[in-house]
Amino acid sequence: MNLLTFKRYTVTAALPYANGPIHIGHLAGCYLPADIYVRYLRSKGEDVKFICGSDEHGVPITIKAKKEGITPQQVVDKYHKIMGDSFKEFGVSFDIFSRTSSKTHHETASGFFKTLYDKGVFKEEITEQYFDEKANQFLADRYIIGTCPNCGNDNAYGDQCERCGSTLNTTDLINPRSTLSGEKPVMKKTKNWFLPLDKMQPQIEGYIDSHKDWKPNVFGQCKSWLNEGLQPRAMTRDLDWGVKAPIDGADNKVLYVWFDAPIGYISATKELFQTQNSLAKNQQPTTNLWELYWKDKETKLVHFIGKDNIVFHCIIFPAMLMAEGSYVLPESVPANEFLNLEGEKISTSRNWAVWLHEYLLEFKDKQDALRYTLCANAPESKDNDFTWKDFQAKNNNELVAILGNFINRTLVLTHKYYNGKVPAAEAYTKTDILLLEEISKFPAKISASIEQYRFREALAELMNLARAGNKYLADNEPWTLVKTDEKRVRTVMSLSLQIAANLAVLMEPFLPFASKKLGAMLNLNTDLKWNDAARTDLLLAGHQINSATLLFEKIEDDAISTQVQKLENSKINNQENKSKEENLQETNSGTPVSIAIADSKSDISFEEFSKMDIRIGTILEAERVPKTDKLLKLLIDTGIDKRTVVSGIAAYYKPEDIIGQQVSILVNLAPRKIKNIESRGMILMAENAAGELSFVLPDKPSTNNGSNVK
Ligand code: B3M
Ligand code: ZN
Repeated sequence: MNLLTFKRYTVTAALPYANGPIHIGHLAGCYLPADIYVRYLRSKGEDVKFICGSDEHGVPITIKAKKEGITPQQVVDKYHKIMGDSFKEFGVSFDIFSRTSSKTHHETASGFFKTLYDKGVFKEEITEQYFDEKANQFLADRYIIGTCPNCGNDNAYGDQCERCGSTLNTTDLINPRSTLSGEKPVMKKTKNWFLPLDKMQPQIEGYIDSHKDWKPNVFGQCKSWLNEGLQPRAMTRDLDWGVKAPIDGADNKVLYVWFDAPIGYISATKELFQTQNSLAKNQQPTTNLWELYWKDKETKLVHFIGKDNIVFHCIIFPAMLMAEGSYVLPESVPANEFLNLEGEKISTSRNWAVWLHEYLLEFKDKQDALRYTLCANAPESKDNDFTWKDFQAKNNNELVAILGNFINRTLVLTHKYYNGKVPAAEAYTKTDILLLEEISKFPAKISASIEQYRFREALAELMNLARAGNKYLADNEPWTLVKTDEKRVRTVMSLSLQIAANLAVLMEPFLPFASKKLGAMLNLNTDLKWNDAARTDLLLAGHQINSATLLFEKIEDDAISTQVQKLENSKINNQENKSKEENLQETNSGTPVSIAIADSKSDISFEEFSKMDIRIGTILEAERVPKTDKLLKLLIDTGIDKRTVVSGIAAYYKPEDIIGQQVSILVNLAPRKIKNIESRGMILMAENAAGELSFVLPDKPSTNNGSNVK
């Protein structure tokens, strides 16, 4: 934990690529936690700037443009607007949502590169890259497709096979072809400028090691990159869409998108002060104020990102900042894991997503219902799942039934008994005093969770305050008591109203819309800050509250089944597209490519077979192997010993679901190193015609670990 106290905060959220709209995976991954954090800091009275913008360079943009038959500029203009509007409506409270196509950004990124170049930081190197002679252009990874060496998929990309999930280099592809012309690309020499991460390793290692407080998923990923040894990385690319490389001899080159994008945070901060400056013309010039937010040692720089961006924010960007020399380094990089949708990976191309702009249309004024569900289910330490049923349950059983119900009862009774005037508390009982004490502790408790980026825990704590309020009403039953002990009712209602006021303040970061509504109903002072919620006198006797409306509304089954149906339709469309594609491939190549039942292999002797030592074992531990989509690292009790096995089953099983699972394991397979992990043995899996894997298992539970399979 860092003991320094900071004077100001620069909080960034990953710049989303402007090649598609925002979906719930983006929100849960970084925008929502970042927004909660920033709203909390503001409520604490901290000096904070919340920075974001769209990432408008890189190959994803040019590919999208080609697909839609429009220019890259048209693509980014379209999605910059859709993203910006939907963030705003969802209450993501950026101080600025800029874009990397802006003039300020091009100047800033280019200037930054030039500084490093002039300092002699870069290493010039000539390498061979694939080149499309027909299109007269070097090919980025995504512009090359070919046959996957691992699974035979004919349409694997130069950097990844989407069928088997393996990470590839362009040179791994069998029969590579250019997506621009369909031609076979040739190798051609090209010069590029590399950031010597290998030489900077000790410095970077020192930096990472000084941040053992980072979330285990983040720290762990950094360590595994460092353990593999950092490699120089090209910071220029042979493309024409991007920030032009500002040096001689680099005419057709642009800055690597991961060089320019994080500098986008800096450019956006500059722009923020430029606009503030032009708004307040008569005030003293604030031109260089942005520098305080990037260069002053007392600034805490925090990057909220998704887990696929960890290396760029924890290693490459800090290395760039170190090489430049005048910037502070990221103090924390709270990255989340991924959110799945109804048990499947969110996918833009398969339209398996809940799109924010559609949600906002279909669930009018229900931003907080989604904010609540996404925060309560945030994939903070492992991948998590969003389901529409759970969304409905969280809204109806928690927001409506707990928080909404408490507020409603309190406000309605106040109007009924006192015409909306806060009553004066009479004598407090012992339990009242205990409750008052408990209430005053909530801000600190919730703070502690938020400051450690545990937003789920923080939200659960907030709900506990509402629960305490409900319990207090239920225990005291003012509606019954009113007939016999009017005095006591005044105390009970006064105390309940204080809880309502504290809730209005504390729920602001999480549920800003409901907070505002509740604040208005309570006619609450709008200047209240986080720490005020430790007080129990936010509403004085005689204070007039406004009329009460429901804070949250129930979500009916119809609305949910419409959404489920929408996803079903995506599934049907995907299925149709897939069979069309397969038919197309069959006619193209003459041979079917879909996996059929495999041909039988040639005979072996019994002796050969009996060399295999196959046992029944049990999975004791399971975790994903970082930076792979396919692999799980398993700890297996084989009956003979406990050993580590790396298995390519991650696409079919979640780690948490297979702990305790029995398996068949080949124990005398020679050990192999997979991703730097020694794997001892192989789990036997049955593969069906669709390529899906399942465990091979004994059918009697009495088959204990170590049993021989023969
Ligand atoms: N646009 C990648 C992404 O959206 C990238 C983030 C940039 S942050 C500087 O996952
Ligand atoms: Zn493959």
